[in-house]
Amino acid sequence: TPKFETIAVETRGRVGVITLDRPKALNALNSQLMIEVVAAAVAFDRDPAVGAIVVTGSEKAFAAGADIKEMQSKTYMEVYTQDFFSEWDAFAAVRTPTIAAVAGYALGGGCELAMMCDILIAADTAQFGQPEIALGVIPGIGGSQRLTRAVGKAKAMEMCLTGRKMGAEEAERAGLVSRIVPAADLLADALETAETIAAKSLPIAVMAKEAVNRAFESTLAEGVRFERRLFHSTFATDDQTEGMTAFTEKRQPVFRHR
Ligand code: CO8
Repeated sequence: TPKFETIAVETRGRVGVITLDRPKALNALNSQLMIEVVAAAVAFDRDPAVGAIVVTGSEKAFAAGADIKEMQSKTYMEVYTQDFFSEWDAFAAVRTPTIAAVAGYALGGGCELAMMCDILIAADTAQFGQPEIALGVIPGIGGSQRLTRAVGKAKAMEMCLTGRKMGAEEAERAGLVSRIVPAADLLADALETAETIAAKSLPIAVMAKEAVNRAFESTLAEGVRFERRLFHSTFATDDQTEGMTAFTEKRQPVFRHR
């Protein structure tokens, strides 16, 4: 097992948990943290014993953005030739369902990391924002795109242009987060949601995720056709047989993830 320095990684039953752990920098996303989060997420994704992944931070901060001190002296040629931040694409490409459990600041890259997850659960203390404009840059890990799809143009535009933060209540009303929970219950709640997902058939959950994500990338007609083909392919799995058999036998299904 690789040794991580900026994150803590553990497995609880069928749930993989990644905890961002750079407390002195409010979990700012420097290169090392990015490499570690991506490595941990990809390793969980490859592990058939993991059926859901929770990403969380601390009480004070999920993550306060990309690491400004690390970026400060970079040149255009460096960020362009390194395709700076593109490593995060591997996180967004994870097929296992992911849940962001967000307390405190989720700013800039922190908000973008949370939005790369499939489900976003917020503590009542959560604060979301894209404050890059105050630094003379713009969001660089998908914020202008994912925030706009999540909350619509008016709020996304205002947040990206003014840097205004959005509290948990507003984020829920706007559709950015699925639920708000008291800060003290955040991790337990996220774990419970993750366990619920991980108890289902993993290949079917992956198909459900793929189908929902397709809604962002296609026309309605194409998306519906894609969904129907995936639905058909669920009938190739043992878990479809088991799920429907269990229902008719009035018992709980025992999914074998195949
Ligand atoms: N990067 C580096 N260090 C940070 C960051 C950060 N994003 N955020 C906080 N820290 C550090 C602080 O510098 C401080 O360190 P030190 O004690 O050594 O001075 C420590 O964390 C604690 O922070 P504060 O003392 O500021 O704590 P407060 O409670 O007073 O304030 C805030 C908390 C409001 C969150 C404040 O820290 C803040 O505004 N942080 C910056 C938020 C921000 O602007 N984030 C966006 C960053 S840019 C980004 O994410 C995407 C850039 C895309 C560029 C694309 C290029 C290709």
